[in-house]
Order: sequence, then structure tokens, then C-alpha cells
Amino acid sequence: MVKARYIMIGGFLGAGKTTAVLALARQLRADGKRAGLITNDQSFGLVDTAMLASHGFDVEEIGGGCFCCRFNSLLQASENLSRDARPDAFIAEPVGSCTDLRAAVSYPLRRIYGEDFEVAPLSVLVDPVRAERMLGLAPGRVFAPKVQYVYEKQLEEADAIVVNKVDLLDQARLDRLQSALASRYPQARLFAVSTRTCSGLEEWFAYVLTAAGGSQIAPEIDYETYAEGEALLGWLNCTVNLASKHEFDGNAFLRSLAARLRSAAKTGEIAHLKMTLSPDQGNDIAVLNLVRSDGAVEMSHRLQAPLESGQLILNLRAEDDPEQMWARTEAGLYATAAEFDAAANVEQHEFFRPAKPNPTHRMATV
Ligand SMILES: Nc1nc2c(ncn2[C@@H]2O[C@H](COP(=O)(O)OP(=O)(O)OP(=O)(O)O)[C@@H](O)[C@H]2O)c(=O)[nH]1
Ligand SMILES: [Mg+2]
Repeated sequence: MVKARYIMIGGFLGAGKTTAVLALARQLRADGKRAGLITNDQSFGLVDTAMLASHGFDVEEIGGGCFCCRFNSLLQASENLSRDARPDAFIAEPVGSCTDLRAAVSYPLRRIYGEDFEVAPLSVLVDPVRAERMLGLAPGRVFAPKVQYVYEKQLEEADAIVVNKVDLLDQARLDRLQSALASRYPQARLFAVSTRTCSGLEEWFAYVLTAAGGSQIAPEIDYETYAEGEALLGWLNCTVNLASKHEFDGNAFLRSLAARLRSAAKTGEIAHLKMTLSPDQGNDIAVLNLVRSDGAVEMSHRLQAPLESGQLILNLRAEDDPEQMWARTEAGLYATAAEFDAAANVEQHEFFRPAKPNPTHRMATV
């Protein structure tokens, strides 16, 4: 029996993990291979799941906690994906505020389930603009020191650090960032890619599809500081049904809502605001992202036609008070609905600070 490849693509919120998962899954499909995708969040109702599923891939969503703390759900997700079609590779995206994946996921998988999976090296993606600020190479808003601790731990445990979005940097900035990463995290192999323009992907994908998993000792981690850092981030997921008597422009709706949320969030740095809008008719989807408070709102997918009704999924992660995040989101939602002469019905919403991580397994060595 050929073992399925188990590939985990980590990295901080907004680094481009889901975009990379999609690019790798497409590559596998083009090569005649099957990919099973696994998304993960502290809660349920994920933009990432909706986005990946809209491309026709099999996706399992693990909600209610990170892979480390829901290790058995991760295995269950693999089993569910295997039931219909045995994937050649599982591609899993952990929560962007999560770390200690080497000790809590990769090594337990290798030690306990080495017969079933061939575990790939751990890739950690970075957004270069965020990384320049976090590493002190450029001015700009950064997160609190305990969030920074989580960010640094992610890089410390990486087999490969993948500088993504290189289309946003000139060569001098990229060189400076790469040399800072190489000197601070000498254990990691460095890649520079753009999942948007596809530059550098071939080399990185060849690595994740063929290289053996690393065997370095997992970095030590202070779970108190990690938990406090994660809990500084507010988390909000909501699903909303939109309906109007007239057709309205769904792309403009998302842009208008994002502008309201950004201007209302004056204090806490936005880590990632993402939304999808799926019309009730057809299978089109709009996807909007904002990955820092002073960043540009981007739409990676646009609706081709106006809609009368559809489902909006909104996920917001920011260094902010979750209750206030929800109050502002609700107000922004109703104001935007009024602007577009639509009714907004909140089907599900949750806002909270992530609970202290409590991994199912922790194995510092392979
Ligand atoms: N310019 C540029 N933008 C990119 C690239 N890759 C991803 N993005 C954008 O970065 C934003 C965030 O991408 P995602 O793939 O959702 O990031 P993520 O790491 O999965 O985010 P979380 O799941 O919230 O942690 C989106 O607007 C993407 O279109 C890239 O190579 N270049
Ligand atoms: Mg994602």
C-alpha cells in the first residue's frame, strides 16, 4: 500500500496558507493525483472551507480547536476524506495563531501513524510586509509582545520558511528579509514564492511532495505565554443570509462592509478579515481579504453577476476585544444592508478569545 503524503502548511494569520493549499491541490490535480484538504479553526463556519470547496475539492473542516488539541479529529477528517476517494496527499491548514505543530502534530503522526502517512516537512508561510514589521526591519504597527512570541515560535519550529507574496517586494527588500530570517532561524530552509503569480512554487512544491520530514528537536515552548498571546486575539465568525427584492452588486456589498469594519476598528490591529458571499442561485463566489489594518482590501474572487439573495460568511481575527468586534460588525452589517436595500439575517455568530491550548500529544523528538 502506498502511504498518503501528509502536508501541513502553517504560518501566521493572513500569510496566504489557504491560497497555497489551493495552488498545491490544483498542481496535484493537474498531475492526476487526488488531494484531500483539511481546514481548521477555533470555531465553525469558515471562509477557507467555503473558498476551497467552491473549487471542487473535497474539504473537511475541523472546528472547535486547533489540530494539536483536536488530534483525533484530524485523523477522523483523514478517514472521512479517504472513504470516497483515497487521496494521494492530505493538505492541512492549521489555525494561523497556532504553534508547536512539530511536537503536537508532525511527530505524533510519524510515531503513531507512520504506517499510514508519509509526513512532509513543516512549511511555515510568512507575509513579507507583516514579517518586516515583526522582525523590526520596517516601521508599522506590530502585535503585542506575547502575540509576537507565538509568531516567532512558528518560525523557530519550521523546516521550511516560505516567504510568500514576493510580488509585493522589490529585490532589495526581499534580500534583506531573507537574510534576517536566515540568521534568526538557521534551522529552516528558505523559499521565496508568490502564490498569486505562481513564482517559486515549483521548487517549494517539489520539496513538500518529496523531502523527508525534519528530525530536529521541537523548540521548547512556554504554554502560559503562548496561551496569553493567542488570547490577545479576538475571534469572530458569523454566517448571514442576505436577501433583497432587487438585484444588488455583491462585490460592492463586501467592499462597503469591509470599509465600515476597517474604519470602525480604530485600536486593535487586524490580523485577517475575510468574507465570502455565495449567491443562493448558481455556484459563484466572491472572496474578500484584508490582512492588516493599513493594508489594501483585496478581492481574490468576484461575482460575475448581481444577486438577489445569498450567504455571507465573515471571519475576523484582530488584536481587539471580541465583544466590541461583534458590536461593530453587527452595526456595519445592518448599515451595509440598508445601503444596498437588502435584509440581513444572522444565522450563526460566535465571538471569543481562543482558549488555552492543551495538546492531545506532545513529542519533542521524532
Ligand atoms: N500579493 C499577494 N497576495 C497574496 C498571495 N498569496 C495570498 N495572497 C493574499 O493574501 C490574503 C490572505 O490569503 P489567505 O490564503 O486567505 O491567508 P491564510 O494564511 O490562509 O489566512 P488565515 O486562514 O486567516 O490564517 C488574500 O487576500 C490572498 O489573496 C501572493 O502571493 N501575493
Ligand atoms: Mg486560511
